[in-house]
Amino acid sequence: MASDGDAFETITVTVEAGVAEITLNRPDKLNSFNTMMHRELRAALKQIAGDDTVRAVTLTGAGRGFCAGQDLSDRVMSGADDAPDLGETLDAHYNPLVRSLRAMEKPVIAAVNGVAAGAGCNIALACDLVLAGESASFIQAFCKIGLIPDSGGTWTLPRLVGWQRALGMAMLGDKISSEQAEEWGLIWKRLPDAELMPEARKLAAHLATQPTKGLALIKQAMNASMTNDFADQLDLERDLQRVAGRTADYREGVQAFIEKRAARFTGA
Ligand code: LHQ
Repeated sequence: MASDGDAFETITVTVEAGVAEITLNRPDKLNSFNTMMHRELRAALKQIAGDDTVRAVTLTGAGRGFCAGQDLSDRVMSGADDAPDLGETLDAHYNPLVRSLRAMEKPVIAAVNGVAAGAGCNIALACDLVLAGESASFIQAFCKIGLIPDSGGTWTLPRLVGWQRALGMAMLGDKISSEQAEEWGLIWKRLPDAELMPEARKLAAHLATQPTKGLALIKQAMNASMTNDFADQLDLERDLQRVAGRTADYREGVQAFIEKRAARFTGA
């Protein structure tokens, strides 16, 4: 995939040394989603998913925010009779987006550089590892406008932070600081703002040198564990370990261990 930050209007995408970095780029609107940003992000993720040379992905936001969810200026209703079908918006845009993040067969890091509100929060939480700058915050803003957490929020939140905190976040819509988010296990790690992108890049660069197929299988197993019972999960681990054991990277990992050298994983 070409490294070209100029091909899109509402996002930028760069590819370097096996890492794709996507930046949501509507900073004057706190990177909230309009239809074009959905289309462009979908196209970028599709390209990245199909490119075996890309072995890790980072998603971040331009300016002072990560993403404020849906662009509400697109959603102003003209009269009392307007009854929009928001389910259609979810079917067309948000659900395919979070599905593609969960299904991506490579690690996806969210580098949350500022406020992550509404769908913006849940899109970050749909990534595999969430890093946040200390000035970042997480808001389930939906309840303030009469909506429910979408983009997987009602599924992800109770699993990440437990029932009470999930309901508190969803029903009150309070701003959760990055400190609180780290303490609750909503995110992987909180970093000083100036270190967020350097650390996210370091982490992505590391992941891009790891056994990509194995990481994808880990992700698949973890995803399935959310709905499987223990017996089914053991069966799935057996099946996926069988696949992992047939990768070149497993062979290389064992060989490198025996030879007491660093492994050179190719992602195959
Ligand atoms: C925005 C937005 C925004 C447009 C800031 N839209 N301009 C799915 C299905 C279909 C429809 C509905 O939605 C969904 C999913 C959802 O995501 S629903 C939830 C939508 N998001 C929200 O309700 C969050 C709205 N934003 C806010 O509450 C605040 O902006 C937060 C708390 C995120 C940040 O507050 P501040 O740091 O005080 O910034 P600000 O409010 O001053 O915003 C800066 C600018 O960004 C401002 O524009 P302006 O021209 O006045 O400088 C805002 O209007 C604009 N902006 N969010 N979602």
